[in-house]
Amino acid sequence: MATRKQVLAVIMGGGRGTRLHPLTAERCKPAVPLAGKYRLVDIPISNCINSDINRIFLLTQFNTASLHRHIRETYHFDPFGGGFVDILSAEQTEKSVDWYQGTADAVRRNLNHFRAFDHDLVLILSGDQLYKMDFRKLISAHIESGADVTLSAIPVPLSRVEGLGLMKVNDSLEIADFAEKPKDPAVIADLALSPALEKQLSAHAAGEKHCLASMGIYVFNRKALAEALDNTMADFGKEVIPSLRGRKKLCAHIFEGYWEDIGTVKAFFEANLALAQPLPPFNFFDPSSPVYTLDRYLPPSKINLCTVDNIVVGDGSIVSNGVLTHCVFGIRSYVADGCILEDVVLMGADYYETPEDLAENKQLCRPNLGVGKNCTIRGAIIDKNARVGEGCTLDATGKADGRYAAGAVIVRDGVLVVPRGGIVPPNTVV
Ligand code: ADQ
Ligand code: ADP
Repeated sequence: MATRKQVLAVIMGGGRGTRLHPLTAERCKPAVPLAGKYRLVDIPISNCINSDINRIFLLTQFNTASLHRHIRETYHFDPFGGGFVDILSAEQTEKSVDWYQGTADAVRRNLNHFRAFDHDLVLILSGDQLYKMDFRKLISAHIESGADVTLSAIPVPLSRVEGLGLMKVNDSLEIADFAEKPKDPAVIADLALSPALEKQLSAHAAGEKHCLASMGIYVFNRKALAEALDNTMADFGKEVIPSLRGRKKLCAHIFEGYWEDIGTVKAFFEANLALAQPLPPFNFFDPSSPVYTLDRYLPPSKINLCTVDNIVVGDGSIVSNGVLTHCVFGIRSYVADGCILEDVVLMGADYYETPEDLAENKQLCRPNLGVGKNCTIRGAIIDKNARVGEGCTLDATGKADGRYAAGAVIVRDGVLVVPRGGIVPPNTVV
């Protein structure tokens, strides 16, 4: 097994984040809050740390203060171990102020930073996926197979392969063919797993045929990466990986656990709400692989006289006299009396309002932070620091995508979103 000194991890922090808009309107994708108290970036970083990989680069398009603060305040490494999480943003490069043109371009433009560190392998990860993986297994498989590049691959039923890169492998998992997001059913059928490999899957019993999909997680030998990027190709999935067929040894490593790409508003909403189920598919409670985040020293939450069912509540929250079903509340959430909330991701707040703030709100007729009295909300994401006035009814059911309530509310992918810091006036009905 490779020692940790030999591996550098590179997390793709996100392009423009357009598919997550408006959640990414004021922050970069890695900083988007997840599951009440984490941020998206905590998932790949925690997977690295739990796999003894502690030299991590995070490539992002924006250099937001909040991402910097989060990384700086959260990830402290033992000074003798050489660990770090380093943010490399497109705007910081000396040669150009352009956006990264794609994932491969982002890595290419930072190869000079990586060179300064002793390494044999580069582990490339996506920044917007919810999964737990022990990368040591992936790296061991990479070394044992003698591959130049190993792709982490997940079996996906043929009916659900849309938007994924698919690969055809031989029985020793060498990649013979790769198609980025194919649409043609004949091409997809042709990429289906062989019956021999299909039988080895734990999902085999489910009946439907599977394809092996790329998880956007790659292990590259150092030299193979430099050679693969010695051109102007912008993307790994679209260009670099297909270009390596026949030139380099490409292998797949099969992962059969829970894995969710949460790059869209809908996927983000569903992945968060899934955590409120009695037995969520992603286990934040597993002591063997903790998910790390900023420790904020907030007080325990207070729930007063509520009817609750399947609720996750972040620290420092106060909720009173409500009927709450299937919701995820983030840190410092405040829900006033008499609210009915169902399928709601309420991200909470960055701060508490002081008595002076509350007096000022009253004077300005501005709702307080959080959700005001007697609101009914269904199918919504209420982003951080939002203010929903008293008596509002916000319901995503049957709503077409677009802006509502003079832009205070946005429906995207059928999910109603109140943007970060947004104000929804009292008695708004959407
Ligand atoms: P996508 O996720 O569609 O497919 P891509 O848009 O390249 O591919 O994004 C991969 C990761 O890189 C994401 O985390 C994204 O946010 C980030 N990213 C994108 N552009 C970036 C940029 N310019 N700078 C920094 N980060 C950027 C990929 C593969 C498929 C595979 C799926 C699995 O191409 O083959 O099936 O991932 O989700
Ligand atoms: P956390 O993740 O702990 O919520 P962040 O670091 O993301 O914290 O953000 C805290 C942010 O909240 C900081 O930018 C801070 O300046 C801001 N903040 C703190 N108090 C207030 C306030 N009274 N009004 C507006 N912003 C505030």
